[in-house]
Amino acid sequence: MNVPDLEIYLTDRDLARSLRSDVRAGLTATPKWLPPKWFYDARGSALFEEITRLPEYYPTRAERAILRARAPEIALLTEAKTLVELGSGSSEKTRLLLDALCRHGTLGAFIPLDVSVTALGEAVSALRSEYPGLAVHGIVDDFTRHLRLPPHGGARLVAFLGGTLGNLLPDERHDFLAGLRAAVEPGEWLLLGADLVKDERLLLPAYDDAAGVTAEFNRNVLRVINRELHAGFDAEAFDHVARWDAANEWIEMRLRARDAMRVSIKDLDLVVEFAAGEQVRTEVSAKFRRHGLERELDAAGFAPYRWWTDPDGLFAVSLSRA
Ligand code: AVJ
Repeated sequence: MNVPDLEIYLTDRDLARSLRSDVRAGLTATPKWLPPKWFYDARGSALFEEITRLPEYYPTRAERAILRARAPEIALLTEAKTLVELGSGSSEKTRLLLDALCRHGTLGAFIPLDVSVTALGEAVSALRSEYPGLAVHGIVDDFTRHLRLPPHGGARLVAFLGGTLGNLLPDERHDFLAGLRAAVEPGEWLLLGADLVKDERLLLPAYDDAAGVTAEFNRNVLRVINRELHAGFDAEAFDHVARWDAANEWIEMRLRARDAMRVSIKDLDLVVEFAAGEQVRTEVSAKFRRHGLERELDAAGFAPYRWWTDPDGLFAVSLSRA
C-alpha cells in the first residue's frame, strides 16, 4: 500500500500527552473514569467493527438503512461540493453518501478526519482508487479539539455519524457543536447520526452482548494503558458493566474491579488503588429524542432541516444548516 499524504494536525506526541493527562485525571478522581476515545487502538477498532455486526447492536444497521434510503435526497438537498467526515474510521457508510453525491454531480472533494493515522491512511488509499475523480484529503485530528477545516471549494456537508455525539457529555456536546458551527460558513450542512431513547430491554443488550465482544472492547482500554504507559492492569480482573441511566438517558459502561488491588502506572509515577467492587466509568453513550437534539442544534447555531429514522424508529439521522 502506498502511504497517502495526510494533513497531520495531531501528532503521536500530542496523543501520548493527552492519554497521560486523561489517565492521570480520570484515575485519581472519585469516582474514577476514563474517556472512551482510548478504546480505539488497532485491536479496539477491530473489536468495534465486530460489535457493529452483532445481532444485539442495532445502531449501525439502522443508520445504514437510513443512509441507504436517504442518500439521494441528501445529495439533492445539500448539493454538497465537499464532504467532510468526522471520526471516519473505516468510512464504510460514507460510500453510500459518496455514491449519491457523485451521482448527483456536485461533489469534488472528500475530507475524512480521524485520530488514527493507520485507519485514515487505509481509508484514503482505498477511496482514492475507488473514486478516481474525487480529491481525497485525510486529516489526522481529534474532533473534540478546536476544529480546523481546510480551505475548501464551498458548499460543505459535514457528516458526524454512528451516534458518536453521544459519547460527549451535555456541556461537551454544546462546545463541540458550537465549535463546529464556528468552523463552517452560513448555509453549509451538518448530517448527524443519533441513537434514540428506547426500551431498556433493547438498549442494554446492545452494550452487553451474549458473545462478550463489548466486554472485551471495554477491557481493551486497560490494555492500551498497559502498553502506552507501562501500567500493570490485569484486564481479566475487571468485569464489564453496562447500565441504563434513566435520568440522564444515557448508557454507561464501566469496569468493575473484582477484588481490591493496587495498580502501578509507571510512566505516570502513579499507583492507583481499587477497592473490591469499585467501578471505573469508561463510556457514556447518550440516547436522544428529536426535540432535545434539535434544541441542542439550535442552541449551537444550526437550523434543523430534516429528521429521518429507520422503519423501527431506533436511530435518527438529522440534517441541519449552519
Ligand atoms: C462508536 C460511540 C457510537 O456508543 O454505541 C459500542 C461505541 N460502545 N459499544 C456507541 C460503543 C460500546 C459506540 N459509538
